[in-house]
Amino acid sequence: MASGSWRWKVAGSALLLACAEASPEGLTPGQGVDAGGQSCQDLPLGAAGDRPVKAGWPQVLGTVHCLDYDGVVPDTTDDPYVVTIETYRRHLQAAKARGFAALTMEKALEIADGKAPWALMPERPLLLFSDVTAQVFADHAAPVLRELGYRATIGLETAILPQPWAMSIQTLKGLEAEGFEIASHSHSHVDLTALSPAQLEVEVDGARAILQGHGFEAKHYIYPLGAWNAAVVARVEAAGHLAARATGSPDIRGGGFASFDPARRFKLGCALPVATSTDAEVLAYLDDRRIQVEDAFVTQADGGANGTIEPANFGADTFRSLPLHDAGDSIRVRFLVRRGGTYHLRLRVKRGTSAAPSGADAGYRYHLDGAAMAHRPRCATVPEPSLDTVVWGEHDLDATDLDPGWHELVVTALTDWSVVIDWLDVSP
Ligand SMILES: [Ca+2]
Ligand SMILES: [Ca+2]
Repeated sequence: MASGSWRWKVAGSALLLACAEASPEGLTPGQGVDAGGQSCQDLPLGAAGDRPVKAGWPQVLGTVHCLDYDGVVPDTTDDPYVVTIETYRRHLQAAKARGFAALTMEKALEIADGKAPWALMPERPLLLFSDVTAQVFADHAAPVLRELGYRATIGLETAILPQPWAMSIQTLKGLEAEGFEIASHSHSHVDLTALSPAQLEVEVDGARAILQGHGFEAKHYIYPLGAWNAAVVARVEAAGHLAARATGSPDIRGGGFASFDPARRFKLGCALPVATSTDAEVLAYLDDRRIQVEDAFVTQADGGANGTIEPANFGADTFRSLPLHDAGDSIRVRFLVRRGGTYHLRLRVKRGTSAAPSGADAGYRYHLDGAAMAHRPRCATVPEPSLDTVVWGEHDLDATDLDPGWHELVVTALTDWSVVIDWLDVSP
């Protein structure tokens, strides 16, 4: 996984809210009033659903929800990455109740790339994965998916295939015929970023050749441990894969979303529910309609000596964001508007430090589809206690009419060490 070079850390989860603009008297921590006079609640780090979900939110498709399960078993085990059937069913029933339609990576990308009609893209697409080669998938996970009318992409480790406890080729062919996708999950599930070029070829090209020898196309790759770097991506692409998937963090609290931006095809994110994940965390993830910029960005310009643009983690993976360290650093985020109309764009950003709570506001420049957009700040939240007190808040862009189709927001840093973006919200 690309490791952050960011030096700021959030030491605690308690928050103190400070409204720098239009701030009335008598505010207590956790409450405020934003510039529009609306109640401005504290934004919990990493948690979703800070505002009620508007009925119209599926009108915009930004980052795509994705759930990956490492294992589903009948009873509890000591494996922290395995969940029980009951948990699995409960999570996916919650997704179904929210209107999510699950589809494989293959189907989703076919639609995203115009090889299948957009009308086939669900209002709320959910990419589902299982990184399990063992028969336990066919015995326990697949029946739950059939109950719900869901299909998943199965990541296979080819070194396991000869084992008596692995799914047989016949079983896998049957799943494929049902609409499950067979993808490569390496040969022996090692950290690809630690391998020599020759070893990497075994884990990438070699695994694909084995799957193809069994008659599977193996179009897509799933990084073991979610770990990748530039050399790994280059090898996975050179081996003929069309896309690859990572994870957001070691558990679902770190989020993890996929993106249909073609430039992110080998960096698809995904969330990972594990044994310790609570239902509340899974529901918060499912209800997060915002575009998590760290999972959607594409670098436009990255110069300077302060650091390269890559996601940063806060507080034990509960909260991920994207710092642009150098003046001139620039990223884009694409989103699809399905129905034309007037939309409001809002971003959660770093607004300054405790010493200068709105000092970073002037460091941001926004362009929407090439046109400069003014921004207005909203409430700020101050992580507290903290070694380096970053003040978070929001920027509202002017309401704008958007036609159906893809749109692109570009964020550029005008000053050093000022710009950090958490998420983008696009709402009617
Ligand atoms: Ca830079
Ligand atoms: Ca984020």
